[in-house]
Amino acid sequence: MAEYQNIFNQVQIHGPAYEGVPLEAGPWVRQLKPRFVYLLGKFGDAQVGPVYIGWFGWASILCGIIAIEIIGLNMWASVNWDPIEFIRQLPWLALEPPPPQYGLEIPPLNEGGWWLMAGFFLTLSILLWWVRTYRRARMLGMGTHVAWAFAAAIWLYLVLGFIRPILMGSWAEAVPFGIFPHLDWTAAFSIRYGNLFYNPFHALSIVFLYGSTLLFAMHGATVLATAKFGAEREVEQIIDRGTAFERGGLFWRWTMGFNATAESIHRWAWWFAVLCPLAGGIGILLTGTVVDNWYLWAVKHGVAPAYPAVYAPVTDPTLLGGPQ
Ligand code: 07D
Ligand code: 07D
Repeated sequence: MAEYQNIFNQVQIHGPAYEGVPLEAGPWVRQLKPRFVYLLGKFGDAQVGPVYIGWFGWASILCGIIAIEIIGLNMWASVNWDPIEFIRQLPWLALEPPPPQYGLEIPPLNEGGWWLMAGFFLTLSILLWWVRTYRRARMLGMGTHVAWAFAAAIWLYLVLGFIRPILMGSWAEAVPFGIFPHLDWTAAFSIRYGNLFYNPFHALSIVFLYGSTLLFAMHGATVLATAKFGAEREVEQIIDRGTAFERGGLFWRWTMGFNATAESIHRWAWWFAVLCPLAGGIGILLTGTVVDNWYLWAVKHGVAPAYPAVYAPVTDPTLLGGPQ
């Protein structure tokens, strides 16, 4: 069976369905009788269920549904409740934040009020889901690494839609809901602040983003390549001779002279993933609050060359008094 492993197939082995450790006494039980689904076993574990939803789970799902409902109905209203147009134009539809004249006030529903409400429920839903990842890990006697990694993503999300708009004094600074509209916002943000490529925290965030994919590829590939020696039993194999992980370590030492260990590679992976939105959030927080134009900032600090003297000096366009 082990010899049958290659790059493409996944071996499906399972014992009897397992419910997990007993649950503490409380109003909730685990739902969904465990079942085995062959097709799901192609991607992950064939056993589906049980699932523990609990107070935080239900509250999160409820808030998530309210947020999606508000976003969806607003988008649908924007095409005059035409179901065909709603589906056809969905990627381009938006629920926009309030216009700048409202600052941080609560605007009328049709001028960003719905956006504020949807944002409130989406944020509540995400935070409640975070509590759930923390509490379920604790219940299992696990560390809370997943929860803290999720918190790093939530940090960037909160910077984009909540913390930075508050510092700038306007909800109009925040991201709209919508598939292409949020990309337009991203591009416009970069241009408005003088090209985000010159923001060093954007660069760092990219390093960690690319680094995460590289590390994930190296680690995933190494474990799969040594699976026939039992590589999934990772940690105790760091020191055992002849094991999958000793071979994996040898492979990297032979190819590049140095290797991570079965434990440290997961710390590398965790930090790279977490630092991507963490550094990104710092970069976004500084934009418009501390630095108004990253290109001019880079010229000032000798990172980017100034335009040659044949042109008039570059001024921050936002200081020219035109429409902002
Ligand atoms: C694969 C895990 C599963 C998650 C998925 C996303 C929704 C939205 C909403 C119909 C890797 C689920 C999507 C719930 C449905 C409506 C109205 C994660 C995986 C499959 N973006 N972004 C996407 C979000 C920001 C940017 C796709 C969310 C910033 C660029 C998807 C947020 C900026 C590109 C999406 C968020 C930014 C995308 C695929 C929140 C700067 C793309 C995401 C809450 C960081 C790509 C059309 C994915 C694309 C894309 C969702 C924030 C830039 C719709 C939920 C404001 C440049 N973003 N994004 O696979 O194809 O993530 O866009 O902050 O090119 Mg985005
Ligand atoms: C968005 C964290 C929030 C998500 C959460 C998830 C749900 C869904 C779903 C049940 C992703 C909530 C989930 C609600 C539930 C289901 C199914 C994480 C998020 C909490 N950039 N750029 C980045 C590159 C340019 C711009 C980061 C590359 C241009 C802006 C990343 C390039 C301009 C922002 C990155 C490039 C520009 C970014 C995002 C190349 C546009 C940000 C990291 C090669 C013209 C964000 C500091 C991340 C940031 C960001 C990559 C180019 C604008 C590393 C590779 C110059 C405005 N860019 N970018 O983890 O942090 O996102 O910047 O050109 O805000 Mg960029």
